[in-house]
Amino acid sequence: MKRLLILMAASLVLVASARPKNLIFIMVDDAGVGDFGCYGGKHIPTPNIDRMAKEGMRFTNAYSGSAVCAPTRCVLMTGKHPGHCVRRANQSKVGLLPLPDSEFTVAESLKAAGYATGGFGKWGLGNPGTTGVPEKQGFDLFFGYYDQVHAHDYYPDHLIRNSEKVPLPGNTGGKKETYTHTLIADDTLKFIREHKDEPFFVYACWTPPHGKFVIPDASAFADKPWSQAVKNYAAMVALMDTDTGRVMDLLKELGIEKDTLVIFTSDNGPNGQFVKPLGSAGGLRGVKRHLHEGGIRAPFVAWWPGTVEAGSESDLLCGHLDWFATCADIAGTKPAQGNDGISLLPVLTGKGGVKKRDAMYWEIYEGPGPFQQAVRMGKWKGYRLGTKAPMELYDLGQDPAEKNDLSAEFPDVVKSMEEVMKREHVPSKHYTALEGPKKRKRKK
Ligand SMILES: [Ca+2]
Repeated sequence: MKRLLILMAASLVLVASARPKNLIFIMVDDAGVGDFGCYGGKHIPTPNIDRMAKEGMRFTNAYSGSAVCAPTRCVLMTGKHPGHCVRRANQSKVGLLPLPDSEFTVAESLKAAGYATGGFGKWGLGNPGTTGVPEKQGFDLFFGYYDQVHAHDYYPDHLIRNSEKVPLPGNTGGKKETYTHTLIADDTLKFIREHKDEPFFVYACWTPPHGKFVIPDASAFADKPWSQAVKNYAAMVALMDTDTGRVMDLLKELGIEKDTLVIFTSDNGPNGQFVKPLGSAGGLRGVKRHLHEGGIRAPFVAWWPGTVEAGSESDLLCGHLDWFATCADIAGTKPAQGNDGISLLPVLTGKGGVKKRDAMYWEIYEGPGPFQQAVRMGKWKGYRLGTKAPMELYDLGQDPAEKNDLSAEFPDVVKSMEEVMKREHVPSKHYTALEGPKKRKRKK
């Protein structure tokens, strides 16, 4: 009833002004920035995402919320950076850490503003029975995987819809008849179709090319001199491209493409095994789990025909962290307290001043280290393996692959980086921030 009243009120406003804009966030899993043609990828055809960039805006300094699945999703949903968001690694001292009730998500914000909210793919912020389930965090509907390990399997015997098991009889007794992403993509499109007449938020957190590298058909890459896993991975990236194209085509078919902002991105950097054959890390240093650029630099393409200038580019320091603030700006709501994001709306529209940040901060409790911190300030990148560990400093303008440590030459910049790391890191009872090695590791 409350929802109906909000919608009625919203529709009265609609008479006088343009309809509230729809918001679609497509985030694939573990694809590297170098997997996509519009970011220099050469091995996997991605014509739809390339078209998206050609008709929209390509961000060249965009970052993932984190270097692995769960904290990235936490940053995206809460707009808080990994120095103080709840989930700062896939695991914690208490295992899987669900989002608590007290967290206010972008979906909750949009739902309160009268949006229909649907998520499709991998949630990873709370299993059934916890406070973190998507339907308690602002989603009317969530279909796919709640548990990250469950999401490794493309032929499980069930998926989950709003905490209820959805049996997949085609995958029982060793059968592999139902590739889950097909169902998830179809449901994503169905939701868009069903809600075309009201404002909607679609969170397409699709699982390929992550997990087991399996796909029903990788024949397009059969002739390539790659292992079967690499061929399958390439086919999974290509499938993400095809399905992103299906979303754009559906919006056009429904005549709502000018009322819809679509973002395409990936949740973190690629797995190491795809760097050599496919260039998945785009020539950057590091892979998934690393806070070097290869672990966190993200493809980030915005498509909004009639609003975002076709073929435009932005080098703004931004990323997943900014999704909540951007949605709030577009929907006329406010992000929660403690939000670190900036609205990308002025960049997207080319109207109004863009608020530039002085720094972006990450920390993660896994990967090499196993505690890492990183800061990006202008052209500079700082990286260290603990709160007392020596800072590595790179000039990404000259050295995008972080090969040449300039920390000895620029002590003032190092000092600023240390200050940002100290300022942004908030201790958590669920994670231990290590001091790290006191001495610099010798280069191998
Ligand atoms: Ca991931």
